[in-house]
Amino acid sequence: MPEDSPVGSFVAYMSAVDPDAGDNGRVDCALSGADAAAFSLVQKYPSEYQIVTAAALDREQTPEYTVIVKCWDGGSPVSRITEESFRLTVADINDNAPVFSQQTYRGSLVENNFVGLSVLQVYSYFLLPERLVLTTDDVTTPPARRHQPQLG
Ligand SMILES: [Ca+2]
Ligand SMILES: [Ca+2]
Repeated sequence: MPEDSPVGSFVAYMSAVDPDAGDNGRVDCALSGADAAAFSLVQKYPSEYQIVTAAALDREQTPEYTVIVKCWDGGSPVSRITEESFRLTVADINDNAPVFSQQTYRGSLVENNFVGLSVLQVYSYFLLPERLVLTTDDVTTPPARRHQPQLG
């Protein structure tokens, strides 16, 4: 689902049934695991649930979640438990602008340079989950700013 999905967005529908009679077949479910806090389980009917987001998503922070649903019956003295997990991939939204590696760049050159001389290199980058993408641009002397020597 896209990373700009608002809190409370629908993720999945699930149901859990237990064929036993009475309390032995009564089912309760909850989310478990490291990513449980990012989601909520909303009970719709006795054995039917919706999984919704409980936190803002940020693909650059967490590109993927593993959601574990744990269900248990009301059997006594031993409750039977089943766990099921699914993976949720967060889709990218263009929510970051390129960033320069420095606030200020300084270059120096002697006068009477030829047009197109490289003065300095400017780096900007953006972050992807597993790598840093670096782009460079050469700042060169433009024709209009070229120093013209005064003759005579
Ligand atoms: Ca049972
Ligand atoms: Ca993004």
